[in-house]
Amino acid sequence: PDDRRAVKVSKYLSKHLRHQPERIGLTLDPHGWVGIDTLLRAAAAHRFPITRAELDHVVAVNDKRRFAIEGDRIRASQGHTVAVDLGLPAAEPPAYLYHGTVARSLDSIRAEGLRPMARHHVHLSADRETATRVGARRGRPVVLSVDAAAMRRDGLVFHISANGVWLTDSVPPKYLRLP
Ligand code: HQG
Repeated sequence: PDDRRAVKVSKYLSKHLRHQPERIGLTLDPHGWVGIDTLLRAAAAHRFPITRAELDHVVAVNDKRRFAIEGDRIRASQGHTVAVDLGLPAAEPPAYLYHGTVARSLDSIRAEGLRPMARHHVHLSADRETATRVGARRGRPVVLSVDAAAMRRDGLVFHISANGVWLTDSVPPKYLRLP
């Protein structure tokens, strides 16, 4: 299948598995899962038919592995704005993690640290390249370093999503190194 179609399906899945399941009459379970048959039926009923083969293709080739299939269920691996408990265990981060943002957010980040905004967690990357791509979604990227080792020493908790995104509740300013 062509790439543009896969991107379109991925965006459709993100929208309904992370943000607005009710838009197509879906209810996620408390951990964010929904039956694959239920999802495909709901999409078809809302004029966005997806075949099972297409779904499997998108899950397999998705650049960020955004979706996970387990048995006959699917969920987004991170990035939700609806209330779900992904049940991710706490994990030991590398000493430094990175966050990509843009210059216009820096004054506020300097004052209040990183906040999850509309999502459940602050999203951090293990490498600068990924953080640069995340920041570039909003303009010229600025990459901040996060002293994850110091946060751990102070008892703050990290999780890692199924697709390798580091998550934490917030990052107070003292753990940030801004350019
Ligand atoms: C900024 C994509 C002002 C923060 C990406 C960011 C990622 C503040 C924006 C994932 C702030 C929130 C998440 C503060 C944070 N004052 N601005 N105190 N604290 N911000 O989209 O990290 O494609 O919720 O810097 O690849 O950009 O969806 O977070 O600019 O992994 O799978 O507020 O989304 O993944 O934006 O991106 P977001 P994010 P997907």
